[in-house]
Amino acid sequence: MNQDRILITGASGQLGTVLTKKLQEKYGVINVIASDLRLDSNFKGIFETLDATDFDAIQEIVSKYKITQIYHLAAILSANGEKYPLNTWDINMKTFFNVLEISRLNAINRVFFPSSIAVFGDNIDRIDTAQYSNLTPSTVYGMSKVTGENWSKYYFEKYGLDIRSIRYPGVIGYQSLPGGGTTDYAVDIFIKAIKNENYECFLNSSTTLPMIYMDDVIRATIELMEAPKEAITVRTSYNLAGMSFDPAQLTKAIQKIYPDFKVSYNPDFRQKIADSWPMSIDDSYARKDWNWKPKFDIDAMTRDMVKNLKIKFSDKSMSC
Ligand code: VAH
Repeated sequence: MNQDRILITGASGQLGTVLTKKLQEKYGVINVIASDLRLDSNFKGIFETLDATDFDAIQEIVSKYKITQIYHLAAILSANGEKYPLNTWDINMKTFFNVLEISRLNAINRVFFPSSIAVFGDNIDRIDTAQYSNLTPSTVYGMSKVTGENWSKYYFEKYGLDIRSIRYPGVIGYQSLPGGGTTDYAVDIFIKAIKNENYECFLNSSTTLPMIYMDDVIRATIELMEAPKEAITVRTSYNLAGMSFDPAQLTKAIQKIYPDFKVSYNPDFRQKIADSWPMSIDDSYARKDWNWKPKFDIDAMTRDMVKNLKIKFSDKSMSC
């Protein structure tokens, strides 16, 4: 059978909802199996309720649908992950090892594992952080991603499992509400602007972080997964850059559309996490190996976010 059949874990999440649609367009709705703990009410396609900590449950789905590719998106993100550290480690690692082993045992021909700029911590150049930098993350989420990167490389070298990964910057999109990330101010702020409300930012105004627009994230993910195997020289995870900005710069970009929009600043525990991350990323390996190039800058992203959020709010389907 030459038709790829794709399983996505965490398909109801911020990234999963968008990636699932894109993969359905590419491979056909009947060849994409979305899975998560809970079904997103707007979802259309094949959905399986799945707790990815359950090895047998994943195996059952892989056998039932003769899965050939797995996108493993299920994980607890940085900020939420700090509330119950040991639980975050258990969930993020158990689900990851389940996917690794099932992929090995079922000869899955390609696996995607999202890493994050959260793998970086102390003792790095925070400007243009290099692909091969010190990895001493300050969050359990970041530690789980570093561990995942090393196990990915191990399974590639020991078993030949073609698992590929990207260190996502902060992902910004209008399609669904974010879930517990430190960079999520950059989504919340747009929802307040659309509602003509002021926004209280949980990071200070000068906190520069690497960010990327959802359209670029999806394109990068698919471009990496479609790259010829021999082009992939990084088997931990690729640095990826979209743009870098701080809350004050994002506020200015929004004020070009909403001149009266106001933001106040009240940093919380997420400030310390953000201060441990890079301010900008060197993604030269992604550019060299599989021709990565971002398309969205802060103004193009802002225009697209506002345009689409206005549509979502006008049809009143978005519960915010
Ligand atoms: C988070 N949005 O904030 C995620 C991402 C780089 C940040 O990993 O946890």
